[in-house]
Formats: sequence, C-alpha cells, structure tokens
Amino acid sequence: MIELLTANTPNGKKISIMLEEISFKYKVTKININKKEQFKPEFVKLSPFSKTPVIIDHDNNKSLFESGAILIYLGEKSGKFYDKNERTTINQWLMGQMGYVGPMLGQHHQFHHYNPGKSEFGENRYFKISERIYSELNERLSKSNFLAGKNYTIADIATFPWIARHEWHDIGLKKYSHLSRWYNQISKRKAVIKGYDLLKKGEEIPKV
Ligand SMILES: N[C@@H](CCC(=O)N[C@@H](CS)C(=O)NCC(=O)O)C(=O)O
Repeated sequence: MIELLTANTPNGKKISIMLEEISFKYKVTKININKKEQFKPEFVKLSPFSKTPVIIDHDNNKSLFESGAILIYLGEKSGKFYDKNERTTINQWLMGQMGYVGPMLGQHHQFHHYNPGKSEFGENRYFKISERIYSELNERLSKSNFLAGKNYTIADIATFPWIARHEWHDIGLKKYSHLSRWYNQISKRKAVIKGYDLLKKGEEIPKV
C-alpha cells in the first residue's frame, strides 16, 4: 500500500493520477501547507526541502520525495507508462516539466493569480514565459500524439495537472488546438478524473 502525503496541488495530483492509472492501493494523508505542516520535523525527515508530495511505500517502508522521482518509481514498480525502450525520450519531457513547465507556471500563479498588482515586472515576465510554454507544448503536440511519442506516459501525467490550471493562467487554452486536443483526450480518462479529485470532494477537471 502506498501512502501519499500531499497538499491538493498540481504536484500532488500527478501522483494521485498515477496511482489511479496503475490501480495501486493507496491512501492520501493531507499536508496543509497553508498551516505550515510541511515544516514539521516528522515531515522534514521524509522531505528535506519541506515540499509535498511524498510517498511511503508500506510494502517495503521506503519513502520518496520529488514528484518526478516518485513517478519514475511508480512507473518502474508497476511496469506501466514508463516503457523501458522509450525512457530516454520520456525522461526529457519529464525533466522539462520538472525543471521548467511546473516552476514557471508556478511563478505565474504567484504573480498573476494570487498577487495581482504587486509587481508589474513579475506579472509580465511569467505571463510571457507561460505563453511560450503553451506554444512550445502545442508545437510538440502538433507532431506527436503525446509528449514522449505515440503513447501516454508519466511525462503526460506530470504535465497535465499544470495545464489543468489554465483558467488561472488566462492565456486561452482554446487558441492552442494541439494542446487542447491532448488536454481533452487526457481529461476523459477514468483514472485521471478520479485522481484529479485527490481529496475526494467532487473536484472536477476544468473544461477547455
Ligand atoms: N519539485 C518539487 C516541487 C514540490 C512543490 O513545490 N511543492 C509545493 C506544493 S505544490 C510545496 O510543498 N510547497 C510548500 C513550501 O514550499 O513550503 C516536486 O515536484 O515534488
């Protein structure tokens, strides 16, 4: 059994979606980052940067932090969505999400969604970078069904919950036809619908 310790955020949803996709037994332990629970010593022991998500694999008592590393672990353990022959390509798109797509869209959330009017520079900078990310993903998906090729992989699972915040981004997902096609296709997957509702409160995936 896997225990997922997380806040209800895109990085946490990556893991609940993956756990649903691979049909592993799991339970969610909510970490309230607004109440600073990520800094509790027992949590920092599991996550040295005080970040969610974390998993504990109760089959072997291993714990892991960093959502990309967790997806790789679950992909290897289940033998799903992380095809041995495609790993070099999958890793590129996964690392691109971890190092670029997530952190930049995360900054865009900070300036544009949570703190509008506080920094014109920050708002403009991350708006432009986010537009660029939409455009780059759209370009890739104009040539490829999924990010790492013809198959749905952990790279798509990592990226999807970030694009699902598109209403916060105000960039206009509709304008990006290939990215929208990919988004709609993934939105329909039963495991994605279930995993997106991480806290089981009936949270729905935003439509394009
Ligand atoms: N690279 C990390 C980023 C994790 C991350 O930024 N988590 C946020 C929530 S989405 C968090 O725990 N923030 C609390 C904090 O920074 O104190 C991952 O992908 O796991």
